[in-house]
Amino acid sequence: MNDAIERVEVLVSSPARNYVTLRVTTRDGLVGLGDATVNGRELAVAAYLREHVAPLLIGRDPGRIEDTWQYLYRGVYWRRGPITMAAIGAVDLALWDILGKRTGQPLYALLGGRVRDRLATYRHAFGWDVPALLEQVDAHREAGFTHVRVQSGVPGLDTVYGVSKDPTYEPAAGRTGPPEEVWEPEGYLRTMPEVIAKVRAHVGDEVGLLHDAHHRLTPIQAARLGKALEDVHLYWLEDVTPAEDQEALRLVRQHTTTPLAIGEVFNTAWDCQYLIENRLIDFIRLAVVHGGGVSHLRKIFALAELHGVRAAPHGPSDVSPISLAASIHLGIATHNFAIQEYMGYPDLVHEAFPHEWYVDQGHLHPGEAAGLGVTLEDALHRRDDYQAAHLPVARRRDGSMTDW
Ligand code: EZ4
Ligand code: CO
Repeated sequence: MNDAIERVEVLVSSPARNYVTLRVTTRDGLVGLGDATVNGRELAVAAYLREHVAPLLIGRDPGRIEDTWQYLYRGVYWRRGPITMAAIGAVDLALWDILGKRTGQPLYALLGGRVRDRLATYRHAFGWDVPALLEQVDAHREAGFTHVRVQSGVPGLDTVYGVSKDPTYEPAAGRTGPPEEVWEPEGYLRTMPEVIAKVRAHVGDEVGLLHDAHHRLTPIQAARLGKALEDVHLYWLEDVTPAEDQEALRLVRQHTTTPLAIGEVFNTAWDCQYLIENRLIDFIRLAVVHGGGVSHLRKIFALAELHGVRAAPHGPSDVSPISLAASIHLGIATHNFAIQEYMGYPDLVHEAFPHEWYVDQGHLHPGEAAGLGVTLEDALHRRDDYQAAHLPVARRRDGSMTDW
């Protein structure tokens, strides 16, 4: 078979931050790229791909995308979980990329074509105090963005998720080990409604405001926060409770009309099924790479469509421009796709992954290149640049561990 998979390379690199990239080459020279980055656990996915997956791909027909997905998922007794699913996701993206190049079509065309002209997105704004936060909100508004995620400092806490002392925010900053943060909910629960009300008063009614509680609240605290935020009409409140306890969201929902979003730590349709079928959420948030790629995500989004839940994938800097490309193509072709998170990247990341997708007037566009429309600048993908970087951990004031 002249178009069989001939070469599978796993690239670990660090153009400004760590990424794992899969490069699949066919005998007739087509190249497909996939993202396999799991922030802080990069080498686990790299080893899974290199040792267990790559040998199985050699000689396979790259056009059998769904069959390869099923082979890597069902063909493995130890299935699911972030490492396995990111590895499958990377292969899936690379095969869609190859199919696009073989047919000369951008991915969105292969997925059924455009259902929208452009994709809404949101940026992150943060500040230790309200004036600093409003400065970032204004900057995003001036750049044309219609939706902004707002995170603020909390009196009494030295570190808060989503808020940085630098103008940029990179959660995986620990070089020698996980930084230790202190978390107490009471000050946060008092502060956030006041802060977000000030942001709402500042921006007016038309701007979509979002907030991420990052899995830290108990169900009743989350319900209290949702209620206290009703007057500011959030676009969504994200990850209010730890994602494993799905029944918790029923309690939250009984108390508030604030829209709920969750799912960035989910990996399969089965992680989402209960929340979607019971309509306990409004937005489902798996990243393309962490949810087994385009092939699996479109099934999750179809299930969501049946239940009035909209798609809004995770888009932090730790999801590479390859994953973001796939997400944008999916968003352009999926009716119930609501919005794409776009945290942005350091300049070097854009240089390391030259891409056809772009931002115009605060919206994302996939570009018209065949496949995913992303290439690699090889010189910026050096294994030696990789250095472990740890996400923080959090403790209560009494010293006990809590969710970061
Ligand atoms: O903490 O991607 O919505 N965005 C987020 C992110 C996550 C990081 C973890 O690697 O919650 O900032
Ligand atoms: Co989040």
